[in-house]
Amino acid sequence: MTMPLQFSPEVAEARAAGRAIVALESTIITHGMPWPQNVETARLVEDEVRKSGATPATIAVMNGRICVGLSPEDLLALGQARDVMKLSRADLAACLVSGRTGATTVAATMICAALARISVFATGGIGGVHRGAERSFDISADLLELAQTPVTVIAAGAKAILDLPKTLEVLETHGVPVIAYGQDEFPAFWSRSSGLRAPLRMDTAAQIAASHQMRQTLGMAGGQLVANPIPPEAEISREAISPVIECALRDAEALGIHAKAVTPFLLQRIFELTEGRSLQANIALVLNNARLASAIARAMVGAAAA
Ligand code: PSU
Ligand code: MN
Repeated sequence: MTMPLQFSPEVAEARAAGRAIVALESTIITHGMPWPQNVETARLVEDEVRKSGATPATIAVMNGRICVGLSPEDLLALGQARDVMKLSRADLAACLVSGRTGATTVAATMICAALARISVFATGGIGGVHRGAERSFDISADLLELAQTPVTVIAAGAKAILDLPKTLEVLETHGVPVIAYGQDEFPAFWSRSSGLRAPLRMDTAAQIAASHQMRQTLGMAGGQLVANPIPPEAEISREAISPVIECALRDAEALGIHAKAVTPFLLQRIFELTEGRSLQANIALVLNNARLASAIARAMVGAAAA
C-alpha cells in the first residue's frame, strides 16, 4: 500500500525549500464553528500563519486521501458539507479505505502532521477529561496522542467545559509537557485564568522549539502541549463564562448527548447562550495560537539550519 498523503502546491514547495510549516486541524471547521464563520476563520488563520512567516497546512481527509494543505475549493466544500466524519486515531484508517471525507481532530491531525514531518500544530483547545469522567469514562484521545506523537501543539489550554484538574493529571501521568506561555497559570480557553498553576512555563518561542528538539535528542516519544492564553481584549472572564458552561452541560445531560457529539454540542450551545460572543473569543484565540505556532516553527527551522 502506498501512503495516502497528498500535499497542496504551497505546502509541497515549503517542504522542498525547508521552510517553517504549521499544521492546522479541520474538526474546528466542521464541528467546532458554524457556517460561514468556520470557513472565514480557517482562511484568516491560514493568512495569519503566512503573515507570521510560515506556511499553513490545513489537514483533512478528502475522498479517502490525507490532504496536507487544502485548496480554497476543498476548504469551502468541507465547511459546507453535512456528513463529514469526525476523525480521531480510531477512525482514520477506516475513513481512508472507505474513500470518505473526514475532519481531523487534534489527535488525527497530529498523526497526519507527523507523517508529513511537520512538528508544529496550532488549534483552539484540545480535548480532555470530561466532567463526570469517573462515570462516563469520557477522556479525549487527544491526550493519549500527545503522549505518543512528536508534535508540539499550541492551544489556548483546554476548554473550560472539561474537568481541568483531571485533564492536567492525565497529561502528567502520560509524560506530556504542559507549558503555559508567558504566565504561570494554565489558561482555560475563553478565559486567561483557570485557577490552576501550569506545570511548566516558557516565555519565548525559541525555548519551546529547543525543548521540542531536546526531547527528540533524548529519544522521547510524544509531543508538547503549549497553553497560550487568549489575548486580554478578547477574553470572557471565568465569572461570566462559568454559568453558561453549567447551563450547556445541564442541557447536554438532559438530552443524553454522549461520545463524539459532546464537544460539538457544548460549543454550539455556548455560542447560542452567549449570543455569539464565545465564537468571537474562539476566533481570537485561534489566531493568537497561529502566530505563536509560526514563531515556534520558524525557531525550529532556524535552529536546524544553524
Ligand atoms: N478546538 C476548538 N474547537 C474544536 C476543537 C478544538 O476551538 O471544535 C475540536 C478538536 O478537533 C478536538 C476536539 O480534538 O474538538 C475534541 O473532541 P473530543 O472532546 O470528542 O475528543
Ligand atoms: Mn470524548
